Amino acid sequence: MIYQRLDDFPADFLWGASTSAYQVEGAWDEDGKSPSIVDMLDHPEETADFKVASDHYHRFREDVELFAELGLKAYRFSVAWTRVLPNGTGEVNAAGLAFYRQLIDELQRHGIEPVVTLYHFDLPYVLEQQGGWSNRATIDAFVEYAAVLFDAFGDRVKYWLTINEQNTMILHPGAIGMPKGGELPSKQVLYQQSHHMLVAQARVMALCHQRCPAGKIGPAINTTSMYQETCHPLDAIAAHNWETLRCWSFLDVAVHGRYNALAWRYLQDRGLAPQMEPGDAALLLQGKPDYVAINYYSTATIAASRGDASDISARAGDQQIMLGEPGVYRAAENPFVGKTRYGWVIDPVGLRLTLRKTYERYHLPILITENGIGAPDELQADGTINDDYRIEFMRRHVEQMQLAINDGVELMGYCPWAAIDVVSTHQGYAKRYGFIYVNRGEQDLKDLRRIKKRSFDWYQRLIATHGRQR
Ligand code: BGP
Repeated sequence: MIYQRLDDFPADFLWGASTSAYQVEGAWDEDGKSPSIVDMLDHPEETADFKVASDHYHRFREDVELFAELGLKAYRFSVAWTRVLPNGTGEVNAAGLAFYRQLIDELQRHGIEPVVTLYHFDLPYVLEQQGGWSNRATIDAFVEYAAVLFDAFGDRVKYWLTINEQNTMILHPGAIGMPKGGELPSKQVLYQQSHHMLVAQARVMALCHQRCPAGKIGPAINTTSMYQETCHPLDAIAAHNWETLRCWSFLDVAVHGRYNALAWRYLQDRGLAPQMEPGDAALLLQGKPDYVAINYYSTATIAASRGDASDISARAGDQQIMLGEPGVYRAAENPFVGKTRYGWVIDPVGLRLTLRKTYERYHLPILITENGIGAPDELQADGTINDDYRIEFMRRHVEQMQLAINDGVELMGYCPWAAIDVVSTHQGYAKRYGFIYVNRGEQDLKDLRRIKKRSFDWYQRLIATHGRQR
């Protein structure tokens, strides 16, 4: 603490909450929707799939009522590409657009600002069958899809997000689920896909500015700060290596329109550099985000690589659990932080640090589009859900946000994960995040009733007092 007093949250601060289409909507094949890649994953039998999810597609009015009661100023959700363009490109499905129009109407009727993610992991399967992001044609398809949304909702939606967690899709592809047959693409293929996503993102940001003059758009990356395990200079290099490759390299292209030098050398030296077509460099420069969105859950601790296979951790990795890479970094433990039961580091101070670094690097306003704690919340016999651990987690993170604001960070809002319980990316329904409990099990859909958790009351009070009563 270096201040005499703490500044208030800005008057127009977006107290919000997030979800994504495939994790909350259900109705996976209704009203003309086609399957996306997540609908076609090889799903472990014991965990929930995404077919019904939280049934938000059928219950969104009731859900928005609850969001309004919670006091949300913003709701971040994603549009399912497969509802709007079931063939990936071409014919627009009116019923798909109608769903999002009704959702936006309902939000705005309650004074809730929609924050719309264009693409959150759920590529149309029909495009995947044509090579997915490996195929350059997917760039045009994404631009076409974005244009449909900008034209339909550009007059009403101010905040847009391009691609959710491109870095998770490229660096931790297994975290989004395993394809049937269990084969993940090679690193070379993934980095080529990543390049196509970056070009698509730049074009879509430019298009947003053309078609939605009042619109603001930005990338949403899973960011984290990397600590070095000791003060050994090589630990510092390793931490910098991995922070650059995992986080900054993606945001640098999104914001500056050019590849990060260290990341490019890494790719070249390993034969992973993507093929760039003439004109790509100019296209990347066209994309100018208005703000940067970050999903923050954890920090990681990093040590110097030993240069051999022993760098690679034996434990299973996901988007928050680092695995190590020979010659680059080795994952280490941090004795000063806690962990969730899923092994994700709990580090509120790391959020302040991450916000500082992100702002220093880009000088753009920052929106936190995810932050939260996954836990197997339990419905008690008296009908309550006592998720005090979630309150404690968020209270400490909100405190650090306020400190970051005092540090000079331009923080636009806080949209924790999740507004309501959703299906986890790869750990089913028992891993819950919402302020609102959904009464279902992994397979047993029960009555899908909505029940306010204790954290609902806490967040409601926090919003009502503009962050003062934590
Ligand atoms: C982020 C994803 C979200 C969400 C969250 C929690 O990486 O953007 O879609 O699911 O992580 O992760 P999980 O569901 O794996 O616990």
